[in-house]
Amino acid sequence: MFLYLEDSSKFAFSRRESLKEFLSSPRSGDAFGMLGIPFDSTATYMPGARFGPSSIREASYNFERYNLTFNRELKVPIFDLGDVRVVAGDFKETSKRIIDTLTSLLSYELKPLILGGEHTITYPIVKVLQSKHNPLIIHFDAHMDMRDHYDGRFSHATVMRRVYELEPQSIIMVGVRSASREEIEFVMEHEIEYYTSQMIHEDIEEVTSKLKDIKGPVYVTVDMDVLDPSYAPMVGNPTPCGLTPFHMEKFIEIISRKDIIGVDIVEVTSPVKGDQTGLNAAKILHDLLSLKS
Ligand SMILES: [Mn+2]
Repeated sequence: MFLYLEDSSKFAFSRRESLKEFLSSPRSGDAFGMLGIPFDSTATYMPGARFGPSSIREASYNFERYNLTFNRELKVPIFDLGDVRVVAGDFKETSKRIIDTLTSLLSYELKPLILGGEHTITYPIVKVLQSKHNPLIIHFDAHMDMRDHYDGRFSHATVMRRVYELEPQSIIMVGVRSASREEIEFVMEHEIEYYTSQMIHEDIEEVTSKLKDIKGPVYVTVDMDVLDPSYAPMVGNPTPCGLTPFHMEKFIEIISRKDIIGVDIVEVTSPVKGDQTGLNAAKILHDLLSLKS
């Protein structure tokens, strides 16, 4: 049972049949369960991540079921299960609820697609998945989020340090262009691979060949500030000189061929309809789901 879900409008391509019926009939291939986690408490610059799930869902209605870029029809089963009821200001309690809900979702053999919410929520998600798999984590972000402390141990700026401590197979950072000296030293010392936005603009081959070589289970976390603020202005920490949606298309095309065990898209802060941040977030999911069809 999904204990902490609230009804809300669904992602455009969510199946309308009952989940119970779907689960009781024979099936093959991937099926996805979508959850919104509108946690929005540790933002230091632009708040509003609580609007992320509704922004992405609303924007999803702008896309066709047919994906012209990849010549694919979006057919993969996806069930939008609503939002986890988060507790503003209480990450500990929110984490418990995330873990509880995600555990239920996994027991139905649905792959999680998570709509944030601030980036901090990636920690409890990976914690659950780490106990079943040992994923490689692909981290799209303008920032490393590798600080040991930032207004406490758990925040949007420390989340990947906490994830690193869970000892996943490895972490690959893509699109980075901002870090503290402490973070870069930590990353160098622990040989965590990263590809800056500048490197990718100059030569995308280096990172694409790296991604092509990945084997085993993969978890993907997308902080929407990985895109340039011209494409994704409504994020917690907009950072200039970022990636373009064309870069993300190329990356998603490669990643879709991997054994994806879960995806989160976080840090969308837009409270308005038609904002390009929500649209670009929905496009990433639309591309991934079309390619998985
Ligand atoms: Mn970031």
